[in-house]
Amino acid sequence: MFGSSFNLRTNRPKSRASVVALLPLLVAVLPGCGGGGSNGGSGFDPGAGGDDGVGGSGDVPFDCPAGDPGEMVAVPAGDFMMGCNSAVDRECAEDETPGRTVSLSAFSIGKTEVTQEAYAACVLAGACEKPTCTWNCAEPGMPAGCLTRGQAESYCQFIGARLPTEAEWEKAARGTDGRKFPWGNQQPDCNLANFQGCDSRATAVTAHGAGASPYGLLDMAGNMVEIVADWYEAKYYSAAPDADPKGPETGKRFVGRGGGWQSAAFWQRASVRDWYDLTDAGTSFGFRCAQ
Ligand SMILES: [Ca+2]
Repeated sequence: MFGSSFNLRTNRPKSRASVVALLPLLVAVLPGCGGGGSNGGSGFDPGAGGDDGVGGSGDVPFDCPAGDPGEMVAVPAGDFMMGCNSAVDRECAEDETPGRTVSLSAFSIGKTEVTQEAYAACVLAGACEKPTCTWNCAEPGMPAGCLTRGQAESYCQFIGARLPTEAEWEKAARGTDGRKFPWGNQQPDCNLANFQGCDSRATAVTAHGAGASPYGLLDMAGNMVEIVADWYEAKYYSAAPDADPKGPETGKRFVGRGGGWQSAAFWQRASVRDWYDLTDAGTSFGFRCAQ
């Protein structure tokens, strides 16, 4: 659907598409959100990040009912291949290399993206800020968007959890066999994932069971780009520890994982890395928690 290809922040040599030019159109078609899906914070994974021009969270009405946080799935301790697997993937980007074996401690992670109802419980308890756009909560099970990383962290703390590390997210997305996508090496289609050219909006978090990861997680490709805990550093993999890596000590931009509903197939790969600013809060920018 969004075929234009140009860079806003051209610090990385990837082909990328942006929807900035189509922002007015997107605003018109997005249900319930005052902002539109502009480019991602990185300027190339469209729709995830900020630059939405939406008002502050104090400006928007919020009348969503509270729901439960949803299921957490256990991922056992052990090794997995992290980074691009050139044996099955011809689209490796420099920041996904070198691919290597990483060992993680056991953890649990949300089966789905955090829903609007789950986040609403935190807002209604006074522990979370309202999102930066108006949500349409008439349809249950929609993913929470228009949230900054800080807001996502607050929610995870509210349920006794935290944001996943980049390594945890990737293991949860692709399992231990080095596959390209959560479901295997087959290119995405609209049954497997909600990505560019499919629904043109976020879908309910249980809508794409066919694209589940080896651990049964949903939308690890597509729907919402997901906030993770690590700061972004393009060359981090060259120096990262092989056990429980947690990202650089400091940084200005953080990592987003998994493409969103506006992102092309390239961004749905399990190893792809993207970066965002702390103020980014786009309409296809969501998260899940881990513990
Ligand atoms: Ca996702």
